[in-house]
Amino acid sequence: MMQYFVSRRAGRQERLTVIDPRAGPPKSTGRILMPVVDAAWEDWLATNAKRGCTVDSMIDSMVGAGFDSLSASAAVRRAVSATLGHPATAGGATQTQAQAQAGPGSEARLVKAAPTDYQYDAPPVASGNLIRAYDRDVKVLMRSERPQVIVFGDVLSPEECAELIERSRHRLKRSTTVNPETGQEDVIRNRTSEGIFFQRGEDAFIERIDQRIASLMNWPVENGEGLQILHYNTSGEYRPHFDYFPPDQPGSAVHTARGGQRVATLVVYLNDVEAGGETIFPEVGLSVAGRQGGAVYFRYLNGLRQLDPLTLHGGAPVLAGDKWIMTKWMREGPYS
Ligand code: PD2
Ligand code: ZN
Repeated sequence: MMQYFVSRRAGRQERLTVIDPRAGPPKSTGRILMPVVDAAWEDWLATNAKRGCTVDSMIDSMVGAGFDSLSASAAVRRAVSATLGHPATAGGATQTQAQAQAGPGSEARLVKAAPTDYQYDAPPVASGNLIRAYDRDVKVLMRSERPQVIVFGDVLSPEECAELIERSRHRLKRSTTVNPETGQEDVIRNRTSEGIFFQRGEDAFIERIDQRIASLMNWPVENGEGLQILHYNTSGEYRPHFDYFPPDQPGSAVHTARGGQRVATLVVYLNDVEAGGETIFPEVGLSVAGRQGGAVYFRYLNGLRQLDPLTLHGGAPVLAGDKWIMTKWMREGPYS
């Protein structure tokens, strides 16, 4: 039977023995390797502080990547004061309303400011526990309203997962990330995976999967980007990011020129990961440990064309074994 582990973390994970997830398993020196706040992490911290991410969510992400909570907390606080010019507060990166009202030196309880005025309209995905998606019955295992996240079981059969892996294994290339300034695809350490794209409907097998996914997401098949297969080795990760193209970044226009903004994502799990590799939503403390053939859906563009910042998400470091996923991104309009 397919199983999912879905958790909302109430507090920060404490990991006292840490192993650098980007450096591979430690050699038998008996020493504990600690991750280093290097230039890539400094960039990541500055970008997310500017974006208004909460202090807790940034600390969570760093702890998830193997930092101890004290170093993570210190690095986040340093980055917030350097980037925003004022000290970080417990709940958020900006001064809270309670603090502002209470004035300096008072003992007011810190409250988290409302992170978004995003309007949650009804997602297109069908209601119910079982959805007939083109040629297959797909199970609904979990739904979250804010952000809109749905966990599915049995989207693909084990044979389909195996076939997708075998077709991809010898064609993988190091994954890239969109450069926010230029729109070019850069290889950077935020994303330590390798992948390939299948053209939409490139043969009968891919066409059937494209049709099934479009039916499940209830969005036109023509609006879908080609299926992407991603492979992570042990220690591979994809640090928290948005799948939409931030409208305020000059590099986004190149991407939205074709098909418009991205609307929603479906990540399908092609294998069972031995340890780690969960899909995480650090703003809301949600973690999805996928099982073979299952998937997580999330939607970030509503009918008012607002973008939901609570869909910040990442692929947690793979702690043992490897991880294969398939991603489908849907656009506002036809994508060709
Ligand atoms: O590997 C994942 O779980 C993951 C997480 C977040 C993949 C993506 N995003 C992606 O391909 O955009
Ligand atoms: Zn993503």
